[in-house]
Amino acid sequence: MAILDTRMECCPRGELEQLQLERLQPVLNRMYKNVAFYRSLFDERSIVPEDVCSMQDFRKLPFTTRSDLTANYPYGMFAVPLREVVRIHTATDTTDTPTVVGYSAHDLQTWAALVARFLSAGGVTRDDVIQVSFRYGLFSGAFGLHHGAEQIGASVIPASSEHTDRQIRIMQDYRTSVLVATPSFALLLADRMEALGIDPKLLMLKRGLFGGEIWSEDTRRQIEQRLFIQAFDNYGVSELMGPGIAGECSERSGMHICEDHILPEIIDPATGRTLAPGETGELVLTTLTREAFPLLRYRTGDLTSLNYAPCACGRTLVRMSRIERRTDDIVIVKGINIVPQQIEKILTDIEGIEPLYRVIVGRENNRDSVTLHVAVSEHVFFDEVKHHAAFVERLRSELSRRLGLRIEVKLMEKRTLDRELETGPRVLDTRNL
Ligand code: DLL
Repeated sequence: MAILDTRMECCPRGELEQLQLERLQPVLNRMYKNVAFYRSLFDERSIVPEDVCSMQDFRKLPFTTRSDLTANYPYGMFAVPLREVVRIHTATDTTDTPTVVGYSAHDLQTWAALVARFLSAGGVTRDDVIQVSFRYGLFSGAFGLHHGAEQIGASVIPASSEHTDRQIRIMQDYRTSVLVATPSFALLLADRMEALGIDPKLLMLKRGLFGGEIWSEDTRRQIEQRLFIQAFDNYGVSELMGPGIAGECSERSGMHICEDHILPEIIDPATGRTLAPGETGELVLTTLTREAFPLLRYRTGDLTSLNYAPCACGRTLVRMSRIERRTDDIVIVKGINIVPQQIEKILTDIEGIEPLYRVIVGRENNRDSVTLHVAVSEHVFFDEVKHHAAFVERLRSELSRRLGLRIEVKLMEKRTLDRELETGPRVLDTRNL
């Protein structure tokens, strides 16, 4: 039986907005009292949490950014003592200083309930066998989905990052009915099944809940046609908790945001001005119930719009549209967020390299690849073939080691790369997602 928390998910908007304001006060107080970073933000503006009595007051509060989190690495943003933190995850980005996110016991319960919500909205029930094909580890994705699925009572298979053949074998033998993964991994599985001559119609697979990276309606169609399933989109951000922020219902026309726990806003990324419903801008999120890691007006860097119209499913929770791009040049490859500044940092550590580079992301046979065009000094570029190859290899292994992702390297003359950068962006994503 699907779980629908009608009290919250179908709450009349007036009541919901009242609840949000009521929840805001204690969270602002907790930030002010327990997080030095927030206390000084408030003090600099001579604001105390009690001054925030309406949404208009709230919108005057400052934003929190990813760099604020890294500046307070590792525990500076925690609002409870470490002894009350029962889980620690980090964001998937490739920076040397990751964002460290703590969860209290209560935060974990909320997280599981919110994941259960969107799984349920996507039709998952206790009769399902659900294969979680996200990597278990510091990354929050797999754990969030795992506990949410358990809360529904589904049979959970923590397939993690097993290679495609093992994943397919698990699907066949354990009669998986729901796949949870990135959309690109679903396409890889479809390719592999085709290569192995496995007919997906003979599997028990009925639906897939996909998220963690940008994908399109076209990709949805491909996945559905090739795996014979219904595919649902869900959205999450590690800093906010991971998956569980929003997910599609049976209508599949936008992802319902769990507004009773997370307050969404859309702003103009250039000016910070709040935009009207329906306008596309940067999604900004505030946690309303997080104990260990509350965030105030966190800039996600994701471009979307909000639709407050009632949904045919009966939920009143606002729907966010599919994310089509980001405001920054972070690219997500195989669920890993690549921050170009980090590539730059690695390059500056290596002798013989100009601080000039270009990142090209491509997709061939549904496999994503990252190639780095790097400008090298003349003596490296015109060096003997064997030295040239050794240099490429050294660079490739250093980048792969520090980014946790395979990166191809192409050495270039400075003026050629200069020309490329004059006409094209630093990060070129050719995947047509
Ligand atoms: O990707 C959390 C997650 C795990 C969500 C599993 C869904 C399923 P991060 O690694 O911090 O967290 O990456 C967050 O991924 O800011 C978006 O740019 C992108 N993203 C996440 N979900 C979607 C989606 C997890 N459904 C970043 N569509 C976000 C488009 C998405 N982009």
